[in-house]
Amino acid sequence: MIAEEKTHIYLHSDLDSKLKAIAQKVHVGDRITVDEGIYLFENGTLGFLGSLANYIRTKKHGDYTYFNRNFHVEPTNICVFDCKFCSYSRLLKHRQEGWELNADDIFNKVKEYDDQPVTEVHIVGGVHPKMGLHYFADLIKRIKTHRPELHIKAFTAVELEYMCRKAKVTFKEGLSILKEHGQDSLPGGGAEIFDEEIRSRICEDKCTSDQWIEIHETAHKLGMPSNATLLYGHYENYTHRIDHMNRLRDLQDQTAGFNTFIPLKFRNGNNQMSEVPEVSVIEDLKMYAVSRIFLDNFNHIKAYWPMIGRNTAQMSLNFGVNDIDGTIDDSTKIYAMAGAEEQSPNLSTEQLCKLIEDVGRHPIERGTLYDVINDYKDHDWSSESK
Ligand code: V47
Ligand code: SF4
Repeated sequence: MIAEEKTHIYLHSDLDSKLKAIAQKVHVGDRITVDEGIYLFENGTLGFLGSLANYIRTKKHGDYTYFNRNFHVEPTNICVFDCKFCSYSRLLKHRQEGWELNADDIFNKVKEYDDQPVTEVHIVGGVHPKMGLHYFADLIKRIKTHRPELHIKAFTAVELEYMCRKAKVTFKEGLSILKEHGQDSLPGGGAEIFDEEIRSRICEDKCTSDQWIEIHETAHKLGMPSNATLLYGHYENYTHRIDHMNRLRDLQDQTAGFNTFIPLKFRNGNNQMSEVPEVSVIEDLKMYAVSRIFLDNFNHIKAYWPMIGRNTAQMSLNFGVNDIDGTIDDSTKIYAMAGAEEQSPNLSTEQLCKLIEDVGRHPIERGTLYDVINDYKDHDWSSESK
């Protein structure tokens, strides 16, 4: 239970009337408008945004900060698409530079965790022309049969749109097949930025914004929850970011199927947009704070530490973030290949908890759907094998 008296909004006396009105709305739990969202980005100081975002975070979650024990499997980095920001994929014609795991390889990667207390596998990769819907459905079934309690979060809307198109099935049919075979939820990738003009500059050939929304809507209606992302810090402006979050907020009003929102900072290493400078940490914290304020119907805001780095992830916990993803076990390459600080992302449960406690928050191990698995406040680590 969250103690109401612990939550405060600290306001400067020289705030303009629009910012005061926004603060008042946040205080009473009213939704802010699109124009107010843009105004916040343009005129809110970092301290003001942090104060509002932290107020909401504290009301919703107190000091609780969630993480999970997870690992990723990336079946391939061969991809039929050519997103300009992607440092990870290789076109089929350059397949010698890439990797293509076969079904046994993928299954064996899951089996490597048989004796570990992980609760989630996150399966995403490039869009390989030969790995289709039925191939992946069989694989999901094999994993589910082997380890039924392991939550399978798999395939971005980009992969799903291609799989369904190739298999000549509707999104509803394709998602139903995957669900029947054991897929539990969808990750949030592939959303990038919904504004059609900016989207066409950074990823013109993959699924459209409307298709991304339709796939998540269909999944939610079938009882498969999902996450949502936004790729920021490239050619987009604040209006585009708010438009993106507004489309998500509208869908969430209809389905309540999103678990968490994850802002993803564009990293410029080794890709076709390397000339675009990366934004500052200040901008990262503003992005987290405004998303916490704008997305009133999302329960959770996640800072994905392998991408943002552990120090910014720690700071983000004062700017609306209440989840820092999981232990990862060095099983994803997407961000390391784009030049992120975390070149071998891997944190033990103890390290993750200490990271959270070092900034005065309360570490909670969660399942994918935010069920509490372990409360690690003041945990005695000396009695654990690491
Ligand atoms: O859609 C690719 C992003 C996403 C770069 O749902 C880049 O729990 C920055 O969505 N710079 C895939 N970002 C990863 C993803 C994700 C990650 C962690 C957790 C969850 C979840 C989802 O990675 C892509 C794209 O937006 N991305 N390249 C880059 N150079
Ligand atoms: Fe392919 Fe995804 Fe990379 Fe785009 S972001 S090129 S869809 S792997």
